[in-house]
Amino acid sequence: RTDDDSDINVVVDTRPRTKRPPLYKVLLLNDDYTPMEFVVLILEQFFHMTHAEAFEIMLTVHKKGVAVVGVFSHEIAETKVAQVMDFARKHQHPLQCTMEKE
Ligand code: TYC
Repeated sequence: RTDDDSDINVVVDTRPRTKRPPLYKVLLLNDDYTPMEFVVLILEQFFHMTHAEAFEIMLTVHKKGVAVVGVFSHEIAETKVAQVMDFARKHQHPLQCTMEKE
């Protein structure tokens, strides 16, 4: 080589890279107006919980203000949030559902 020694001290990283997509928590927020039974219905319909599971999570949100109702890929999480928000709006309840990166 005459005019290029830029590769003299280069160490190439050969570790196998396992790229996992980020996951997103879907959160349900408490409010004073949405009926408890409506929240239970949402958790059964859109998050495939049993009635007992749904009731338990609903009560957690009611008491603590917020709870994680599931963890999904970005696309699935977006769909869940949209389904919940559309269903709540359709029934004129102020229920809020959001997502955040895990
Ligand atoms: N706090 C509501 C009530 O007393 C019930 C409720 C639970 C609302 C969970 C929203 O995400 C929620 N009727």
